[in-house]
Amino acid sequence: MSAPTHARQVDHLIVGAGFAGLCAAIKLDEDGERDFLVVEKAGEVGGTWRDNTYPGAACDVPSQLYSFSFAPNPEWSMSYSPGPEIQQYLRDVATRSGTLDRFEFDTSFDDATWDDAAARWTVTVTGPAGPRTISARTLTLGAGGLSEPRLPEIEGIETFQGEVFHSARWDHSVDPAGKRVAVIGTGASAIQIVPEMQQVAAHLDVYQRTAPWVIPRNDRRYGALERRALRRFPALGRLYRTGIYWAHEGYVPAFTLEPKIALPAQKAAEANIRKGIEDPALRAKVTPRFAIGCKRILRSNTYYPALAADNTELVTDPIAKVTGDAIVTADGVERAVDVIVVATGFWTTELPVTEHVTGTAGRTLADVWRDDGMAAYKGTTVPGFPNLFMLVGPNTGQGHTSMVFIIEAQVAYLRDAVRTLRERGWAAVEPRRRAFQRWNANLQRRMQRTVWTRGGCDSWYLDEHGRNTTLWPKSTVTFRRELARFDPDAYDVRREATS
Ligand code: N01
Repeated sequence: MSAPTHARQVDHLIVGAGFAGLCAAIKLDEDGERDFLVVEKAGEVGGTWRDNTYPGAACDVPSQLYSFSFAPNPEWSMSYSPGPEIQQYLRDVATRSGTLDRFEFDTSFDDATWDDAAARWTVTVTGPAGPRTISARTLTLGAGGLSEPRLPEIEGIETFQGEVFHSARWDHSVDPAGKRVAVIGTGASAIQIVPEMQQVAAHLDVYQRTAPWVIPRNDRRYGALERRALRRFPALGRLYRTGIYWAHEGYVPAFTLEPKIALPAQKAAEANIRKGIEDPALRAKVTPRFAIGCKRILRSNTYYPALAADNTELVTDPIAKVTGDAIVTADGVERAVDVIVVATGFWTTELPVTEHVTGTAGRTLADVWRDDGMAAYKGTTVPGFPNLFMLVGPNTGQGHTSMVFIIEAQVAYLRDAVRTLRERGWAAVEPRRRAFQRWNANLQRRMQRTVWTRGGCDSWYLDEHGRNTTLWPKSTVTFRRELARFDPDAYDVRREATS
């Protein structure tokens, strides 16, 4: 059988141009691994920060920490960055890196199949000129853990005659000013959207299924003097970053195991409710009924005052259906609405991209994970999928600190794996099942003791069997140490291709 012809061969194919894909491209380039291609379905870099343009979009991780360690930014305007500033930061980093000539925008990743004889991935992508295949030695998925909007299955929502859109696909052609707006959901996205909508809407209904814990945001603007100092003395930025890092890291991993350590945060959240809301009935409705930390702890100074405003109603009866012009709750009450904002989160365990990656046994990642649960070795590699590296893979998520830190640790591992392949002349590496099982058994043992499992909530952290397959349960220092060097002993090695 003759080998398939490919429109192009590259050493490394990277999917996605958000924080993860961009970091991988920049660091591989730095190592002299120049033969790579980044495919991005959208028209520019940015990932989450390109897609989430909803009013009020901002990061709830401090700016100094939520940026690359190798690209500090003394220009942040706030201690918690507004979304558009992060997007601009990513554009600037990409431009400065000199790697954009190897990015293909408006190009979707369609599928990838491992070609065992060639020991390479055959990848199909569709760009402006149509579909084509690319053969790549390594495949890095940086498509994002929270990038596919999850729409709620609500009876009749497709018959709604007004405007309806997901928080991550904000329709800027719709002007909510003076309209009746409904926000479904009360997660991290919704609590940023609600205060903005309350300011402009004639009336706002917020549909809450589960009340979240919300602590004060403690945001502040960086003064001109401070920015000048940060520009002039880069060490000051590093000092901020290190200080903020340890302030987060110092106690949060412990608090997932020991509820008493979380009490000060709970007290701060309760005080936040009292400060923002006077009405005892409304206070009772927004008071969570699960242990703090079980779901992501949210930060806002404006959410509770927005709920308490005269033009807002917090609806806690479950949604029964949507009609042409209203949302009807289980108690039979019908609330007329013009614009519905669906802030119901993302696919986190049945990631669509996994349906399209086929490994050595002819099975897709989705098939494997459907049977065994979503899991990877070191959150990055999977048995049966040689030379596949997943950034923001299973059990790498963070509830309390910066994902950029995790991404940089995973990219360090990818770089060392690529270096090892090149130096030793190996064609492919694939994690051994035993190493993979040991890694995951250890993680899941620890998960049993955490607030995410025992805290009395049902969150997107857990899969349908109640297993936490999304978060990293130890300190991020440990994560970085585990991934500092590629560990060939945990891998089966293919020394050369057979074709
Ligand atoms: O989504 P979510 P998100 N009917 O899944 C409710 C990151 N992020 O987009 O709690 C009615 O957290 C659901 O209710 P319940 C961050 O990691 C970061 O807000 O399941 N309601 C919940 O209230 C975050 O965790 C920033 O009962 C329905 C909400 O919708 C992640 O993104 C900012 C429903 C979904 O909350 C996701 O946040 C924003 C239904 N059928 C986001 N289905 C930063 O600042 C779901 N809900 C870094």
